[in-house]
Amino acid sequence: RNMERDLRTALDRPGELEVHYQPLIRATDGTISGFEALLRWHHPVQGSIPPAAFIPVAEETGLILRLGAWVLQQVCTDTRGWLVETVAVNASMVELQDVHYAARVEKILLENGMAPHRLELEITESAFCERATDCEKNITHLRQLGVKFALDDFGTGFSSLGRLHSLHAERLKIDRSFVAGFGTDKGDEAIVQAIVDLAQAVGMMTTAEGVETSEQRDLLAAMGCDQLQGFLLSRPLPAREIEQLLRARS
Ligand code: G
Ligand code: G
Ligand code: MN
Ligand code: NA
Repeated sequence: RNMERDLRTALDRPGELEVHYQPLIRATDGTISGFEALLRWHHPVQGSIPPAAFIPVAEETGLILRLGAWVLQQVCTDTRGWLVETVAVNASMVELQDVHYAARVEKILLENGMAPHRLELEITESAFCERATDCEKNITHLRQLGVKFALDDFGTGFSSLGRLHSLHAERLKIDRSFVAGFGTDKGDEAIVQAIVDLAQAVGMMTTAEGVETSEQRDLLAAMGCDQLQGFLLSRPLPAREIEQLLRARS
């Protein structure tokens, strides 16, 4: 496929690839606790291609392993001087099922002097883990290093309470579709409150995704949600702009 070929080219000449960072905000005081790294691809002919279009191709072709390593390397370089608690990086289930994944992550962190506890891996359970043992070995290895885990897009797809328990993730990221229903759908408010209560009961932190209005922000804070993320607070921005933002705040 053309996209596969173009993605290989982008990986060999990575000027086309860029990592953007979206601030993660403490609900209690509005301060920045971290960032989520989001990959961007500026195709020389087609322009910007969204991850939803190329990540699945990268997963099918195995290129996701190189792409993920490239993102993590870039994150280590970009965030070196950023005084924040965590940098969240999306990890594909394809990466987690690769026998060498944890060792590769460990090597990149070590080579770049990035403390493992600063890294939070966001996992989306888009499908059942086919190679559950390899997956569990990677997670155990990474946990031992101090890497944290977040369950992304929680409440949609395949995430289940059973999986939640076995992953021992530190954080639940509440899918933005529930936040979008605030004000029009009482059911969505009840679901988010239930997720926050559930997370608190099992000692997990919560992040609400897709916060676009001050009403949503205030309601989520009142519900006891720990962390907020969304266009109201900031769009994902290039590293250079994040540095300006951090300087302005300090
Ligand atoms: O940035 P945007 O909202 O377009 O991202 C869409 C999806 O792409 C998100 O669900 C996000 O998890 C995924 N994504 C973005 N960057 C990465 C990445 O570096 N690795 C993986 N595996 N997924 C990513
Ligand atoms: O699935 P994941 O949570 O990794 O997806 C993150 C994606 O959500 C990013 O691509 C980012 O651009 C997008 N995003 C972040 N904030 C908002 C928001 O407030 N509204 C919407 N619609 N999308 C958002
Ligand atoms: Mn995510
Ligand atoms: Na995701």
